[in-house]
Amino acid sequence: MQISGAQMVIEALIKEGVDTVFGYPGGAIMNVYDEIYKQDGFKHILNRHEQASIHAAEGYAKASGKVGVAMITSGPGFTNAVTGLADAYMDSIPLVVISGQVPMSLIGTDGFQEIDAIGISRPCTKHNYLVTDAADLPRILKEAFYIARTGRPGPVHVDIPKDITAQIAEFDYDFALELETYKPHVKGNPRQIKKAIDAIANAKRPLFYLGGGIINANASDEVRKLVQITGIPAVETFMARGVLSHEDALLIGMLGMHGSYAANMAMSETDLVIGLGVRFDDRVTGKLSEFAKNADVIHVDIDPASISKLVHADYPIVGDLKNVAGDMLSQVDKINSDKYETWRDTINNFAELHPLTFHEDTQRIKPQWVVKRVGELLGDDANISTDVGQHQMWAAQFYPFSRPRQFISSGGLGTMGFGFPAALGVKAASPEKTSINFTGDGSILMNCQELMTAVEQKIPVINIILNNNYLGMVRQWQTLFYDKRHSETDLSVQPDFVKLSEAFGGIGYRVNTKEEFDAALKDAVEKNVVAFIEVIVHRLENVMPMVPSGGSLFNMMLLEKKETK
Ligand SMILES: Cc1ncc(C[n+]2csc(CCOP(=O)(O)OP(=O)(O)O)c2C)c(N)n1
Ligand SMILES: [Mg+2]
Repeated sequence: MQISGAQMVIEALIKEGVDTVFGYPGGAIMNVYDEIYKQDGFKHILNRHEQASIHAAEGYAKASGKVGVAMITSGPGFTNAVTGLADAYMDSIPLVVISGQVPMSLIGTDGFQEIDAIGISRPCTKHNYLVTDAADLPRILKEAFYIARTGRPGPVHVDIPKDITAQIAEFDYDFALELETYKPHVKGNPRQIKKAIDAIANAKRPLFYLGGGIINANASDEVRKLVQITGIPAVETFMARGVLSHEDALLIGMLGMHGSYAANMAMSETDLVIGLGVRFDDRVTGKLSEFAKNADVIHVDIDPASISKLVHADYPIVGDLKNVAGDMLSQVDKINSDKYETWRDTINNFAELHPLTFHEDTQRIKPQWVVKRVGELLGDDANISTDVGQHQMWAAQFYPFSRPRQFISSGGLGTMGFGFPAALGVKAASPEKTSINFTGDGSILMNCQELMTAVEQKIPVINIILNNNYLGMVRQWQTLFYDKRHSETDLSVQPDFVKLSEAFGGIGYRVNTKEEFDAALKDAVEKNVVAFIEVIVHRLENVMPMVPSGGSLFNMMLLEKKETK
């Protein structure tokens, strides 16, 4: 059929099964918004900032496992979205982001709201397109969705000049894609898998190092079985929280800069790292030359470029983890789980020596308590998003995650302002669960305009603001490494968070005691509207353990044995 470029966008989204689009209109994308007005194939959610639209699409994608979609205008609309694109790229989140561009005749003229969008998005997207003929749109959109969700997932940006959205051309979406140079390798090499299994069977102290790629590949069931049958202990990265249940006795905990003592020591003592869907990020490895020094490395990943990029892989396996873990499962009878009993005991001793814990305080609520308490009260019934800072690390350390896609946070880019809009997307994707965003007094102000989106769309996200009157994580580094010179991190001057929420039509609570917190959370869940729960927490609490930047994983600063404050 002959339709306009703008109509093609709508048709393609519907054919791709998209049910929710996050976005913000403007001049260059108006033809597409005119078609959005006329259709009822999907819901459009109007955020109040383009950055929030991308983060909402990320939250939606992470919670649902589907491709998230966002729509924005040219110039400032696009530049506002760049942080979100970079965030999605770092965390391998599948997105299709469609932006308007000035008409073809104005490109390169410094036209009104013109910016070289694909020039800017190139280093922070998996792939991008500038559409120069409406006849190309069906193919480009189909490729965009395919590239976003396959292989190592990531954001794909499609920039469409305004005249192209008005141009009439033939639309046909029922064709097979032919991508000569893009063929993700999904099946692991059987010889390599066999070698890896033999290495595991011969190892004395093997360790599963589980990463976010497992969640992207929907391979958590297979990985849970692998861990259970082999009896091999496992550590999770920040991005892999929920791959194993907190109840799994073989889960040692999170490793890395703020990982548990036992997890970091296990990684330092293992003789065989079994890395699944990981990328050896510096926040995980610490000083590379001393990372897992005595170990051979099995590295399974869908992205060949990430293998042996930072740590040499003795057993490289390129493939989709669902397949590879499945293939490994079919050979695990070679592995005798009893063999690792001494190793498990060693690790349990590490955990007993320095358990992941915190000291209570008689004066003020400790932020860690809040996270644990939400876990006790809501547990599996909640999806947990976070902003960035200390509260984020406490959420990752202390929430009892029980399933993949329960924890949604900005890992690679560490984007303050991510949490609230992401939690909106999570709630849109997963309305049956309570959507909690753990945030800080700094971060929440970076996208608090989303209160309006939440109120208008009736998306009841509960934002728990762990208010320490500081840019706490930066303050922590200043305390520890800059001789307590707290340069520009004191947030004593603050808005009234309760009134802020109320000004938009949400509800707000200020909480000083544990009893007040329980009552506020219960009330917010019952009222089922967007909420701010501001918890006044201990100001000078530090996230521990901590591997100082660039230090070795086994050299951790630890929680002081006795509270001195
Ligand atoms: C957009 C952005 N700007 C700056 C930073 C650097 N940064 C990391 S954590 C942090 C402090 C966050 O403060 P808050 O939200 O109050 O969380 P807290 O650490 O106090 O829990 C800052 C400024 C960042 N990660 N993102
Ligand atoms: Mg703070």
